[in-house]
Amino acid sequence: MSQLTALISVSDKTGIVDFAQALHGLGVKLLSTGGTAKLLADAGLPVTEVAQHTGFPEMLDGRVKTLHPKIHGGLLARRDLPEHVAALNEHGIATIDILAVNLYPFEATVAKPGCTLEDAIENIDIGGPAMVRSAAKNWKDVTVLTDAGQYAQVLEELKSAGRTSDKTRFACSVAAFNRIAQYDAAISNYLSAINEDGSHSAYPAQMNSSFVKVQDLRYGENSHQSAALYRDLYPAPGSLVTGKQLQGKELSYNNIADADAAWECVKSFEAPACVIVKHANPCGVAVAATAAEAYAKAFKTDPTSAFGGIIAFNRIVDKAAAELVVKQFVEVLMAPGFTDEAKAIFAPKANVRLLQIELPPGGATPWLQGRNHGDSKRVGSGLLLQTADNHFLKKEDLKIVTTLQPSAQQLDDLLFAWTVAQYVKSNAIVFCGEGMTLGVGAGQMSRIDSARIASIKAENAQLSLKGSAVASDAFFPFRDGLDVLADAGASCVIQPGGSMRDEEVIAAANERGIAMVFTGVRHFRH
Ligand code: 93A
Repeated sequence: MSQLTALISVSDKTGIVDFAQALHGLGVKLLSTGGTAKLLADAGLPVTEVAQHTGFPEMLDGRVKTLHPKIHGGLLARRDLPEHVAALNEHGIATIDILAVNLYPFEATVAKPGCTLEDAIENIDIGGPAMVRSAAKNWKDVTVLTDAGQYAQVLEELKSAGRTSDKTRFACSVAAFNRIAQYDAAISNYLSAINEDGSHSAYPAQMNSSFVKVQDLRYGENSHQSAALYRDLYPAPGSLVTGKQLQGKELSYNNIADADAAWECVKSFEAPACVIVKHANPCGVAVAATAAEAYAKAFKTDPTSAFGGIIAFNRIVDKAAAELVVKQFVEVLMAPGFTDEAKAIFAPKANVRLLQIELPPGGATPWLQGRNHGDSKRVGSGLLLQTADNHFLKKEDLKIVTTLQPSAQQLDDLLFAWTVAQYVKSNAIVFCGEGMTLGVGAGQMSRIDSARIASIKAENAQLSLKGSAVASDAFFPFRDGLDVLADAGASCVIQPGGSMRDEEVIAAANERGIAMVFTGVRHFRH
């Protein structure tokens, strides 16, 4: 069999000398681009530079190195077609049988903080992907390697059979096209989120954001599911993935999902707030003068469910707050900071995961309004995308629909309840009073059941619902849900309105002495 030729051109040079050495040992002729050729020559390997092979120098700072008919002809010619072979002979082009390429590190370059548009552009590889495509198209004759993990298998086959198998060459071709698709997607996503002067928004409006793998997770929602965490290339300031873990076990899939729910909720309050989450739903939320007081109130809502909870604060956790929190079994505790005394209190609890996350700049209201990452959800082989639920309700937006007018205090309680309801899975009913949740009904298929559950929860925690303010994330389809709230002791209700039976529900509120306001927007959350 005639001598095989391998062209090696790699940016990431890991393992390449050993690979080239092994090829040389098998009698394969080595061709290579500038930097790679130098490395191989320094290792004592006989290597021909591409420039020497083509008779054309690398030019334009390396932008044109391998873009030459002697390279692409050698990769693309079909060995089974006499016309192709004759054309090669006529132009003095030698075949290339093995191509090992890895591309300019575009993804790693743009992931670096402070990467300029110019850096990014210079790291767009043109010649590498062109060769990879040529070789991958001609997979019947050419073996294309785009990952160091493929070297061993190919060497094994060359050693034992003198050539690679059809199966391996085809698999390498598929892997090569996948790599190119991924590379091009990274370029297109990066450029889509950037302006011509290189500036990019902290909140790219595009849905096609690109993701960087943060870590593999031990498992997914259940132990038989595998899972990983990715983050946006440009995470929004103040989002969970920008946090730093100070101590504790590795975060699990469920920890991260619950921590995100807790963190998103606690960020929407201006006053010192505490949110306790279990199974993606808040089971206690409160605002108070201090972090410690906010926690004490939030815990009271549902001490049973708070066990093993995920707890978030929008203020630094100090000694007073830490001393209270440490008494309960807590999975994850997150805050914009922890005092040294608070850290010392948790240090002996090696399993408690402490996360320090910066709050978004500008406070709760601008943050919520500025939030425009999308939500996504897989539906079988489809993908649902939507913009974030970032509606911020102001007092002026409320429409009072009952004869009874809510007091200023009631309006504050209603807005607090409404904010919490946004983070409770539908159907959501949230009883509140004096800056704390009193009963949360979440995730029921009927609104009346959520209302009943919320009042049962308050009863279990021995909290009085007399005079309470209640939020419903969507309208009441019938008056029965409102009657449950009135029976439980509610004095005022906030809900979107918009039901066919609004008149019936308003009449019920008037009859039961309840002040009711309509928001005109709803907050379904599934
Ligand atoms: O600038 S390029 O787009 N133009 C080319 O013609 C070309 N040929 C290979 N980049 C090109 N390459 C890339 O150079 C390869 O994909 C590889 O990443 C890198 C290897 O260069 P060196 O061997 O000089 O380190």
